[in-house]
Amino acid sequence: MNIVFYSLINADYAVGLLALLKSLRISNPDIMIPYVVQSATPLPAQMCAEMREIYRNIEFRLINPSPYEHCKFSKHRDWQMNPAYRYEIFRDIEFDQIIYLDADLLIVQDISELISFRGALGACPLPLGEGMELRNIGGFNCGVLSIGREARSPEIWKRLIEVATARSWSGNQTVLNIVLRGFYRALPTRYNVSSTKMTPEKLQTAAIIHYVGKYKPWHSEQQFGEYQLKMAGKDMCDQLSELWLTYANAEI
Ligand SMILES: [Mn+2]
Repeated sequence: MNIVFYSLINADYAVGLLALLKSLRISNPDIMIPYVVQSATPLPAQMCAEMREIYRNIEFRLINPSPYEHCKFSKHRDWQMNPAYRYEIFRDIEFDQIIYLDADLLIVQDISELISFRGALGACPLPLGEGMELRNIGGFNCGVLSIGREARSPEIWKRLIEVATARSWSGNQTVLNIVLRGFYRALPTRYNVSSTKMTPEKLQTAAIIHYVGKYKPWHSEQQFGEYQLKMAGKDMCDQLSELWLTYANAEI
């Protein structure tokens, strides 16, 4: 069984991935499976060197962005990086199980149950009311995905591109939900706990924290949006900021 971590970033998200890698080393020091980092343009060499220092078994790959140029997204958010690049995972034929991780995550507890998941698609359920087009029907959050070979094929990749080009979507999550719904099996919710409605109880049991939304903890001007400040409260947002900084500044 060859299993791999996989992230897709640009230079901005590389800051997030550095903190994620540190959190992985600290919370799960025995995990050393390969980590593939993809980007559409070369990442700064210094950043790649820093990442390799934290996680030795890391490899950087460039993707060809041209198949994704016609995938359309609504203008509600400036994604900076084409969200359709995520579909590139579904062309992989090298690995048996791919654990895709967003760069805006922190791994804060043991994730052996996530590592040992085998199946076509493991993901955490979206709470009702969340997920833009999915808010009334539910679905899965795409920040953490465990993808087996069964859910990766030229046909599935083609279908993703077809759905993605058919109309403007809020992001890649809706398209992935439409195409992959039949493969989906729910992972325990503690493997992808959204920062939006974080509570002290959820924070205590979370294995992976997901800093969702337009603002990210590494942005200097604003780290959380108005909605999240209202939902989680200022104290919780401060606590989440501090936690992210603790990992980002940790010496490995
Ligand atoms: Mn995310």
